[in-house]
Amino acid sequence: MIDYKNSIFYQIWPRSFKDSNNDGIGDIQGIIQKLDYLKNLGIDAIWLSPIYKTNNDDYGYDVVDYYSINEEYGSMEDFDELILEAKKRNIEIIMDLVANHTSTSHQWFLEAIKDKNSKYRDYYFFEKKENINNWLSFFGNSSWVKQDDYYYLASFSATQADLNWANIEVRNSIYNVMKFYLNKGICGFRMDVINTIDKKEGLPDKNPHLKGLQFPDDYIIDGKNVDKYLKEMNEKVLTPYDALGLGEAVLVKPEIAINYTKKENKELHMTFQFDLAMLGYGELGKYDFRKGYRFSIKDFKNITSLWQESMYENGGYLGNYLSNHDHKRHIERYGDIKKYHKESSKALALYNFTLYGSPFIYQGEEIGMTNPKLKYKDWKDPECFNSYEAMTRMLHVPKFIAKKISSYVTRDNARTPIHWSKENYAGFSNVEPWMYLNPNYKKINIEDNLNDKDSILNFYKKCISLRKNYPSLIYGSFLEIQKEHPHIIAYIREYNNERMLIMINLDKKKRSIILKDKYKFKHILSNYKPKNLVKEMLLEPFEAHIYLIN
Ligand code: TEU
Ligand code: CA
Repeated sequence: MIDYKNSIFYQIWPRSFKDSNNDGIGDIQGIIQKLDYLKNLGIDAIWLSPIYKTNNDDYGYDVVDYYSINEEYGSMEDFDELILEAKKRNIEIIMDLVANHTSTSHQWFLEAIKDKNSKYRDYYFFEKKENINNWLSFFGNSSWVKQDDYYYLASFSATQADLNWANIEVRNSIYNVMKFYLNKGICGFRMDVINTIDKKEGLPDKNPHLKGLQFPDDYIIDGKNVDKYLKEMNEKVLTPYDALGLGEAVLVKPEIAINYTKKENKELHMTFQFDLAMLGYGELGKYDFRKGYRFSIKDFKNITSLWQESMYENGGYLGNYLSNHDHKRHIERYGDIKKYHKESSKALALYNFTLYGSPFIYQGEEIGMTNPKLKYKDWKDPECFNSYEAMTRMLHVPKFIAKKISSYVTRDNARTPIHWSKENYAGFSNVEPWMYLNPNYKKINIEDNLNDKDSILNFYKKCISLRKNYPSLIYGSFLEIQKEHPHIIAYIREYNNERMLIMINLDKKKRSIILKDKYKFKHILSNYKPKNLVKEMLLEPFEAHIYLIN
């Protein structure tokens, strides 16, 4: 088992990582070419977004065949080579397990619709029109899609049909997929929307007294059998294979995340939380613009305190991330790219690397990649198209406004090709990439970052070695100082007599903080010049420090 608490994880969204054969699409050989880069960065494990055969309706999250590799990315031999080459460099591979749903082109689904008496019919949820409920999908349409004279349940896009986990054959088939890849030598799985696998019995209407489609939150999230299924999966697969289980527990609350990850419960090892990523979104998610995408530093701090304290105190465990492939890049949400691109990228890195929980880096954040200015014609993400439709059709938002909002929040923002260099097509490919390339690659790219001692990338490297050198950052308690401070976050991590104080100004203005206690200190790392730890600390915009104290 990977020493996951002591590991740094790097998420690759393969389609946009590196193209090796010049068809404009990232691929497995491209990843292999960049393993030395990743090794040099200091990461221990790669979470690979799905590489299975797919129709690209949701770029891999619509799996057509769990046992073959998307041809655009390469072959099973390429994947075996990736595992081997990664192992040579002591890098582990975590695959994405998409098991809440399959593509409607998956053999099981095709069998299910071909013959109503086939055993595969019960792998999914089919209902007659009069029996379907009022559930709204995560992607903004009805969760029920017509198929011949029946409807099937699809909680994400229309071509992702939900699997019926109550059927033991479904569960065993998924466990077999897991074993197949574990036998190849991967170290575990990031499990896509794993807390939505249990739907409320009888599939009742949500809020039946209300008109229109309703988001079925507690009817599909953290259902009562999720624990049962996870324990079974743990017993049958994770424990015997000594494999890591990382749950994408969508919209999870701390108590429940603790329950999933507590050692004695034998379910998962860690989960992600969604609260930080959802900051500023309305109740219905990122396309719900009613809050105007506004939030305060205090909101950011409150979420941090809540999750840090509850996880540490109750034996839960998180993977901490600022960005992933489902949200626009964080630097423009929590930082400031106009005046403090470098400073804020580094400040946020120091934050993510000094929390309780394992740090995740999303490809490109280590150079502070920004969100492009996308036009309607640049969109690729199905969630974006669906939500745009819903906004204009159901909410009657004028088209030009809906386009603006969608371009602002679309997941495409985080999915543009990685900037390897200043060369043509950013060194991602020799031909025009499959999706919009941010023209700022001439200024923001990995090659330049590697050559600049003071770059964001080199700061990430320093943060990574921090975690390797100071066990308190991994195992230590989390004690916040001046919780009420509106702009500066400050906390102490403590373990076995080692104490570290982290202090970060999250604002684009100068701010000060008064420390009640006096400390002896050694300055360890900063994104500005080292500064003595004194009673009144005056911090520049996004100035961040870490000290060893006693
Ligand atoms: O994401 C689940 C998820 O919570 C997001 O779809 C989220 O609800 C949405 O972006 C809110 O706006 C996982 C994958 O990470 C995502 O890429 C997939 O599209 C989704 O599951 C379906 O498999
Ligand atoms: Ca390619």
